[in-house]
Formats: sequence, structure tokens, C-alpha cells
Amino acid sequence: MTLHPSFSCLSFGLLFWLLTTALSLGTTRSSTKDIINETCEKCANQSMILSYGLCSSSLLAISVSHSANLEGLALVAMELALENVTSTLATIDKLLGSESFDNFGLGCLADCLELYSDAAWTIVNSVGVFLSGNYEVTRTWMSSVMEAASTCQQGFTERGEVSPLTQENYNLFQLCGIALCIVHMATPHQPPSN
Ligand SMILES: *[C@@H]1O[C@H](CO)[C@@H](O)[C@H](O)[C@H]1NC(C)=O
Ligand SMILES: *[C@@H]1O[C@H](CO)[C@@H](O)[C@H](O)[C@H]1NC(C)=O
Ligand SMILES: CC(=O)N[C@H]1CO[C@H](CO)[C@@H](O)[C@@H]1O
Repeated sequence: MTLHPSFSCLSFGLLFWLLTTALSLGTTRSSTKDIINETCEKCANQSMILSYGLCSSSLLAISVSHSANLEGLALVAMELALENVTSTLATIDKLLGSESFDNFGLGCLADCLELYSDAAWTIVNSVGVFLSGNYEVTRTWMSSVMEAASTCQQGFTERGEVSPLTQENYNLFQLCGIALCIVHMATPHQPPSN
């Protein structure tokens, strides 16, 4: 499988560029207040499915997040999702070669490989669309990646099998959900007509 080296290069190139972009977006704020916890709390409050713990620990670990505004945090979340997808592709590749799955399991893994390959490009394109200011399309695409994680998970569980990608699917679902929530918060709302 020759997919992964190119995804890794893409991911690392994008990481550098993104963090630079996130930093420059972040420093446009006059005061650099750390908004990570507050943002994660709002997202967890608004949604039954998003984890405050995963949100804050994921974002707190990236140093640029601390000086980022909402747009910067959304980019960090998308970059983390892309890194997860890249490493999960390598995991799926290993599982496919492990000879420990029957035909049903191999079929599920092949489906997941395709879902995750598509997800990588969807996230890359979402970043581009986000930077061009189309937050609606960004949200639609990030929610399609959440669906991809669910679909990968369901492949195994439909037959009552335990998915070997349960943790990976959960992490991707959460990271994209967090990105989606932050992009939503960053979306300018119609001013009330008063
Ligand atoms: C954010 O929350 C974490 C625990 O979730 C805590 O360790 C940290 O001190 C908090 N940071 C701020 C700035 O409140
Ligand atoms: C989240 O919900 C809790 C409990 O309802 C509330 O105390 C807290 O202020 C909320 N946080 C934010 C950031 O809205
Ligand atoms: C392999 C990898 O990058 N996994 C990460 C996916 O995202 C979660 C949540 O941020 C991390 O805890 C994992 O380490």
C-alpha cells in the first residue's frame, strides 16, 4: 500500500502551514486570552455527544491553541483529525496484513480503508474551504467525516463483532464534532433586527 507516505508528507506539510496560519489568526486578537476550556465547555454543553475531556486535553496539548481565537482552534481541531486519519490508515493497513480476520472482517476493514482515505481528502478540502470563508460547507464536510467514522464502526457491530477500530472511530468522531462546533461558534450570525 503506497497511500501512507504521501498522506504523511501532506499531513506534516499541512501541519506546519496550519499552525503558522492559526498563529497569525490568533495573534490578530488584541488580548490573547486562553479560550480553550471555555470553548470546550460550551461545545460539551451544547451537545450530548461531545466530550469536554477529550476536547480540552486535545487542544491544550497543542501550544499554538493557547493564543488562538475560534478560527485558530477550529484549524487545530481539523489538523488533529487529519493526523488521526493518517495514523488510522496505517493501522488499518497493518490489520489487513495481520491474517487474523475472516472474510467478513477483511471486508469491513477494506470499507474502513476507503472511508478513511476519503476522509483525509475531505478534511484537507474542508481546511481550504474554511480559510476561504465558507463555514457552511466546512460544517457539511466535517459532519460527513463524522458519518464516515460511524459507518466504519457500524460495519463490524452490525454483525455483533467488536470493531478493532473502536477507539480510532471514537476519536475521529469527537475531533470532527469539536471542529464542527467551533466552526459553528465562529460563524457570523444574522444581527437581530432591533
Ligand atoms: C483548563 O482545564 C484543565 C483541565 O481540564 C485545567 O488543568 C487547566 O488549568 C484549565 N486552564 C484554564 C486556563 O482554566
Ligand atoms: C455549561 O453548563 C454548566 C451547567 O449547566 C454551566 O454552569 C456552565 O456555565 C456552562 N458553561 C458554558 C461555557 O456555557
Ligand atoms: C494516533 C493518534 O494521533 N491518535 C490521537 C487521535 O486523537 C486523540 C484525541 O485528540 C488522541 O488522544 C490520539 O492520540
